[in-house]
Amino acid sequence: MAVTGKYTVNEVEERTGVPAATLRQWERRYGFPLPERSASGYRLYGDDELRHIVAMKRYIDDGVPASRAAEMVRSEETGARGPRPMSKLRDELVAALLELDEAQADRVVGEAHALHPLEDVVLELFRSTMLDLGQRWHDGEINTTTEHFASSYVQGRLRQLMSLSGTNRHGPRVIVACAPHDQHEIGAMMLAVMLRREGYLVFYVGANTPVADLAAMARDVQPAAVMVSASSLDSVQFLLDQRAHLDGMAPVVAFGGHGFDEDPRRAELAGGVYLGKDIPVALKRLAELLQAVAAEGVRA
Ligand code: B12
Repeated sequence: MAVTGKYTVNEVEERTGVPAATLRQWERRYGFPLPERSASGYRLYGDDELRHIVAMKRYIDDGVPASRAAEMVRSEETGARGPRPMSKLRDELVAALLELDEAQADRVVGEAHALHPLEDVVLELFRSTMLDLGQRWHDGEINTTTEHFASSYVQGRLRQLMSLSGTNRHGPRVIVACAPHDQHEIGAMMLAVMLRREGYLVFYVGANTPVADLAAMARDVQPAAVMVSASSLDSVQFLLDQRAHLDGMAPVVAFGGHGFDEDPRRAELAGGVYLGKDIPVALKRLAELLQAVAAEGVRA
């Protein structure tokens, strides 16, 4: 069979910025990109492989773990026959929100819910849409009204999912809040949706929460965990400044969000734990921590 691959591994590295060693690692671990071999055994990549590598890199840069990114790229490939890929739906949702066209946004989200698992709609579609639109605002490309319109649309959708996920009155209690002066609410809302789906009894507080008030609420509610999102370094600093209130607030005090993702050691300084930026992984760690706390309680 004729070899159709055009690019050597070094050329691919130059075009995509993905080092040759990483390409070989992906090939070993995830079975792709799968280059052809030249007569002398060199890897030769085609245009399709190049496209997959660029897509994989984009997901990883967005914070998606590599194994999940590989699954997403693969499912987008088979997507030509099956559901439309999430990246396409994301582009359409972003376009609809930029046009302030709520009806079109509803159609796109409706299609996503019909064809993809809820977890993917929340953690891929909504997250990447917010990253895209938020970045445009930060870059001065769109004005504040468009950003607010889009944020409020996504928040509305997440709020709806929170209600639809129901309330397990007997589940472990968790308070979810954002750090003082922090208006970045989308990550905290996503966390709340996923916690409810796991059967936790979630008290969702939301943006800009003074730590002293959070402590007062924790005294009333007696939660198993308090989870605080901080998206900026300033928000982390506000938490550090009020660390005294955080101490002993709940058996587990967990931190997350961009401000902690940048340097997870800050969670310890604020008197809590960092559970990672991947929400499913964070929930697994939370369950383990709560189990350990319960075991301690039994032994005590
Ligand atoms: C959208 C956005 C906004 C929107 C927020 C809309 C809203 N209502 O939420 C608006 C336009 C209001 C905004 C304002 C500002 N923003 Co802004 N914003 C963003 C942007 C582009 C995306 C944030 C987002 O929604 N992400 C989507 C969510 C789902 O992802 P996530 O937050 O990363 O969370 C994930 C994980 O961290 C995890 N997670 C989150 N919280 C928690 C908590 C726990 C316990 C756990 C386990 C996990 C977890 O779950 C998510 C899923 O993976 C980021 C850039 C970026 N790359 O993050 C900047 C960013 C966060 N903003 C930034 C800044 C500086 C600001 C402003 C100060 C700008 C200004 N000059 O006014 C203001 C601050 C407003 C305030 N007081 O809070 C900086 C912060 C820099 C820093 N490190 O200090 C960033 C990083 C942009 C940048 N590169 O400079 N912003």
